[in-house]
Amino acid sequence: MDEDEDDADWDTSSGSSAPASTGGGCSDGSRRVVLHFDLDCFYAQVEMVRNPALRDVPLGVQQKYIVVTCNYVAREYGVTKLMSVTAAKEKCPQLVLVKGEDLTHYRETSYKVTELLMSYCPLVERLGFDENFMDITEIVNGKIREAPVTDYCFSGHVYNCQAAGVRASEYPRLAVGSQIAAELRGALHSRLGLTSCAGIASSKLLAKLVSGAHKPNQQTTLLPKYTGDIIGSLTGLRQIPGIGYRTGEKLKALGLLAVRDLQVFHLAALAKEFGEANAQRIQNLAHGIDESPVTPSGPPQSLSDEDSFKEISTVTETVKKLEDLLTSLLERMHKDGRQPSTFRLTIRRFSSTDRWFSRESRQCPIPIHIGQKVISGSSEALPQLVSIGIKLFHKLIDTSAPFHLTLMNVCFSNLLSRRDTKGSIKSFFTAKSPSRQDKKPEPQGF
Ligand code: TTP
Ligand code: MG
Repeated sequence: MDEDEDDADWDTSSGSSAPASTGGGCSDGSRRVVLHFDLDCFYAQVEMVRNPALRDVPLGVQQKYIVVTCNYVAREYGVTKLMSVTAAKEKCPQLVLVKGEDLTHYRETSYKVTELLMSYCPLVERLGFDENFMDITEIVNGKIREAPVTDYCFSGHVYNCQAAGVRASEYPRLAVGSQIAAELRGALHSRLGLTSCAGIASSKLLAKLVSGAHKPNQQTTLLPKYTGDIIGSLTGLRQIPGIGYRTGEKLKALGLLAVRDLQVFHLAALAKEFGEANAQRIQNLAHGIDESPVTPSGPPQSLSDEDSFKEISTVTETVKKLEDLLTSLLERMHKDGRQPSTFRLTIRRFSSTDRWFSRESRQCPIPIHIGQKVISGSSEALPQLVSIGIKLFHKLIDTSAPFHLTLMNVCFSNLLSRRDTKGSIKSFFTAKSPSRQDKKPEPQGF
């Protein structure tokens, strides 16, 4: 997976730090209407769309020795995400495996999904490859203002309730939100052939939490009065979206493991570790309160590609790997149309003790004439960038001594748009022609 895509926590820090009311001034108790979409068994679905013969067989997507995801047929046999290939084959000997190391099709489909959602409402924030938040408050308010109806009903499930038994007229905005979510899931299916789950709630936190309540291919609305129930159903702090690995570790060091622990922990003590605003934000999350806005993702600010491997220990192998990675990255950069002005090389040295955190990087500016060759698609760009990459490599590694690399990542950043060209940044999410639609960049910061 690309370096920019490995942190699945979104930034909840830009919202108000003051405790938010879940009531907040609207008759149905939801100030905002936020949707969260999560595609079902994403990589496996992309493979099934590409090859419909895979649809009804147990299918796993393999990266190295791991099944990163599998379709729901395979899940019935007990195959799970991130299972080793050996264990998966034990569970399901007839499991069909496809290689999933090349992310091109997943990335392209991912952006088609975001683009389709954005064609309905521009307030769409990507989270990873297969999740999107959408703030439809204004659309819902507009619908209710323009055509007030009395016979509201929910589409899909309502958390903790029998949907048919809920008085939807008490929650008109969430009910309309659920109708819109159903419409959009229908569009994703009819236009892209993809099934998804959706959550409908008053914040990103709650929409994400509730969207997985019924899987696959279903949707669930959370009524404000059940916020405590859904938060109470979490079995650990790391299950709270927005509390990532590092925050989780710090909380653990403070002796906090359960959601309840965090809810009742003294705020001043929490502030000593996280700072006041952050402490309040984290404690709010534990109470189901999240004011962070849906922030439109826009195009990514960097494009990168990477590969991990057992061992690279010679300069010749290093050059070959650089060439491979840069070839595919240059192709994407060319399609993107923006001119890269910084090149970063990241490597990971083998370490028996520090397996995950030993990445090291060096970066340098890309000379303008080379950047121009990248956007023009000139074949001269590759050798010139390989040469820059090797210089960075020598800054990282003393090749007079033995070395052992297990990962390499190449990244272009400071991408300059050329508004007067066909590949303008402006056309990213607005291009109508199918030939542009599948030329999408990757997300930023995921
Ligand atoms: P998920 O949304 O976690 O999983 P999923 O969409 O496959 O399945 P679900 O129906 O439960 O939502 O992840 C999205 C994709 O990201 C997944 O298809 C494969 C990829 N992925 C990784 O590459 N590494 C990982 O560790 C995980 C969890 C997923
Ligand atoms: Mg998914």
